Amino acid sequence: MLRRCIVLFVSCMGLLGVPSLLGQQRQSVELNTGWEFRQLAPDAAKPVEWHPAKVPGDVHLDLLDNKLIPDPYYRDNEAKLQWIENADWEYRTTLQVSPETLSHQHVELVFEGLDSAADVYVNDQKVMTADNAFRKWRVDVKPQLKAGANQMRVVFISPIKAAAKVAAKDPWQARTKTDEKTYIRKPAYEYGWDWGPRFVTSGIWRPAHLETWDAARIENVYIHQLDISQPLARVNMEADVVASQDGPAKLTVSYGLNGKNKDASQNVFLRAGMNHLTLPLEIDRPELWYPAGYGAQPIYQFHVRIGSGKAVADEATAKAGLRSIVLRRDRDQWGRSFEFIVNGIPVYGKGADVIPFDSFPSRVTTAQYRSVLESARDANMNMIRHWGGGYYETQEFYDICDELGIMIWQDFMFGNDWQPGTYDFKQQVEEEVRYQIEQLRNHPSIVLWSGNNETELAFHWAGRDQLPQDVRLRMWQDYLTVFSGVIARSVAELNPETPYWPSSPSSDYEDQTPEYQSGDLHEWNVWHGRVNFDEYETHFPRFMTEYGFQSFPEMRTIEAFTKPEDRASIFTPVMLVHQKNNEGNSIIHDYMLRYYGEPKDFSSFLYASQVLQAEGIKTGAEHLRRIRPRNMGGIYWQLNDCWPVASWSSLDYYGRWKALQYYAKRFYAPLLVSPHLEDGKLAVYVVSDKTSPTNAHLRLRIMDLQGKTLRQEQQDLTIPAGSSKSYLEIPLSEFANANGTDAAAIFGAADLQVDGKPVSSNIVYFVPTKLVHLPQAEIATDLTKQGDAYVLRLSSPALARSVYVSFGELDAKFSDNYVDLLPGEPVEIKITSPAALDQLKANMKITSLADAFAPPSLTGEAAK
Ligand code: BMA
Repeated sequence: MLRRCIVLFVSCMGLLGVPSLLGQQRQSVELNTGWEFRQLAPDAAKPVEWHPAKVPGDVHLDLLDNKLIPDPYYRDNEAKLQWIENADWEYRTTLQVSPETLSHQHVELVFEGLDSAADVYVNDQKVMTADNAFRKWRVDVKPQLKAGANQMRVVFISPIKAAAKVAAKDPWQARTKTDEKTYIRKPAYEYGWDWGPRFVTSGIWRPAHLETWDAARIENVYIHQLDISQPLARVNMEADVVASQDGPAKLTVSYGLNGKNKDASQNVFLRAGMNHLTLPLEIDRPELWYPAGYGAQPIYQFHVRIGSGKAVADEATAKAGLRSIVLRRDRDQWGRSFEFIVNGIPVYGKGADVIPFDSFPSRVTTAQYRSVLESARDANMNMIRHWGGGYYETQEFYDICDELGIMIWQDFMFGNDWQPGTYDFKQQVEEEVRYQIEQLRNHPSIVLWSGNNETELAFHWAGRDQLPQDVRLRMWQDYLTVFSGVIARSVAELNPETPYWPSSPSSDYEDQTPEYQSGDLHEWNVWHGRVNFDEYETHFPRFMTEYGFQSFPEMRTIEAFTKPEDRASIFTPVMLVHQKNNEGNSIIHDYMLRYYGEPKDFSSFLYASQVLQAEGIKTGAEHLRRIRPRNMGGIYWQLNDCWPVASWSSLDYYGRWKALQYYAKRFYAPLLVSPHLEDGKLAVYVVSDKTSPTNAHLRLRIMDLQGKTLRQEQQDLTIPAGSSKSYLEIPLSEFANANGTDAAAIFGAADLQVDGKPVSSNIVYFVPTKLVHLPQAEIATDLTKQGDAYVLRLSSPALARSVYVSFGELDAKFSDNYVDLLPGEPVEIKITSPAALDQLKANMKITSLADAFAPPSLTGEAAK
């Protein structure tokens, strides 16, 4: 049925009698129906059965949809599915082509993504070989097509075999020991990562379509931002136009905001082949795009046409937010700064690293993108780093970041592995990065291009330091040629207004010392080095792009991939399958004992692991913000998950907020009060990311765990824009273990108010957490319906830490959670949920830190 309509649509265009001055306008038809797939039988004599397939998609999802494999994420199924990567697969569909279609000068097959070693056949004639999942593949198939039914086949060679074949051709591979898998360009995380499973897949993972055009088609439109300022924006609308033959044409652009458009045009003379056309534009008093928290995110539309007279050969629309972006790297007393200046404003970058949203990218939905990115925005993040071991995301992803004002540190897709140095590889990379820059450069959210993830560091990993000098020389030369050569040049040519950084982390090859810091840092002594959280405070990076600690997702997420027996402990075989960091569960357990003790049961462990993670990252994030402007950015590892797993994420695979996401909302607040023990005193810092001074009221109370205030300090402040400063300092000797006060029985509560409203509050303890005499919690709750939402009022007669509200299987969104309850000071949480009040009440569960550990012994132990 649908195939017929594909025919119909193409042919009726002819009938409509569109004038063919320059022939007909470019047409494109999605090729996403009627596909089938099968394993390419090793023995052609025993062909395997065809099954329905989805495009875009991949072979794992097609096997799953046809119930030929079990759910890859469930329990330990991953191991049972490894055979798939070693098989060859073929896809086919029938193209009904009308004579009208064949009347066009060009009839092209376009694949936006083939993962990854594939041969394409039309009527059994090979028309194309693809070998890079990150490129768009276009081929004119008019010579192979005939009117009527045409067979199209795509054959995917096992990526394992394909990569080995390419690697074998590299005379240096044996000496550089470069991993075979890097020889074909493919999402690296498919081979497994320390948070992700191994599913090395194949498939038509991005849309495919058949395109017809005649005289000209628009390949790409670039809104080249030459000079952007409040009074005037000077941009070039640059269009790459492919023409079939020489001839005059007219380039027009209609551009503006919210439909208020202006037009501009230019007569041009097209040459057969690629034409780079430029139309300079000036926009008076432009509405500038700002990161979240600094202004609005207006997106201009640029509607471009190429044609002549009334005939339009092709048209395209580009969207762009007008903004100037500078990566300021000035020498200063701490080394060389690393700060993003957006529209002249130094912006403190705060957020998390983003990994792929699923092990099978083609099934990621818009709703998933929006949920995760809105969660980032709602947690006061203004920046994400799009990590280099996955894949370049869809336009949708970047559109949502543009809309929400989330800046992107965009890695090119090279993750950790050392990369080949062959000339073919360099050319492959050039094609890939040029294509990716061209299709992503108009997004205002992309504020930096970065060469790779940790490949510069990797030069010293895996025994490479022991390789012979000549081999190391060759390897470093190849590295520089690609990451400070090919890619740097491509960015400078195709998107000069957006900064480029060779690698994350890097200092752009500048020598560093503890006193002289330059570039970005990945700090992994905490977690991988198993050192205490306060290690973070010994680092003074100019910009932090990775640091992290793991936790388990909540019970509902664990139940999605386990049976009850798998939840006997965190060390059951299935729980260990869903922990990809070597000894990860032991590391969490080790820190748990170090900071809190042994949780009383499995679900308490899940909860406590999240609090532990959140408290750990809080230590790092607040330190980084307190040392502003020495540090101008903190990005923690990681925001999201690609499957249900124990990992460093703050949002689990289903987008559910872990404790860390709620903590992030607090430690990334534009105004942060951050009490800190240093040099024998309690110093209360206030950090502001605001762009104007703020009048505020600061209060510090030293209280006992039952709420008696032992000391109170307060003052009115004017907090300068973009600043961090300590405003209150009290020697510990004046109150901790002084006058018979037991430091383990008191805490400090700092809060900041603006116009009488609380904007930030924070707690500090004077002994290690484990030693605080945390009383058993008696938390009172009052859940009421207010309008379309609910309000939960929580209160406790004594200090209750990290109070977690949950409703079992019921979905609910919380304005806050994992909150500290000060004695006698109720907290209200706004809740939205499709469930009814009585359902929520019946399923409500309140957990606090004291509950997670066996009461008596804990108290006993603390006393010791
Ligand atoms: C860094 C990241 C990731 C990894 C993380 C945790 O290396 O770049 O590769 O998942 O640490 O180990």
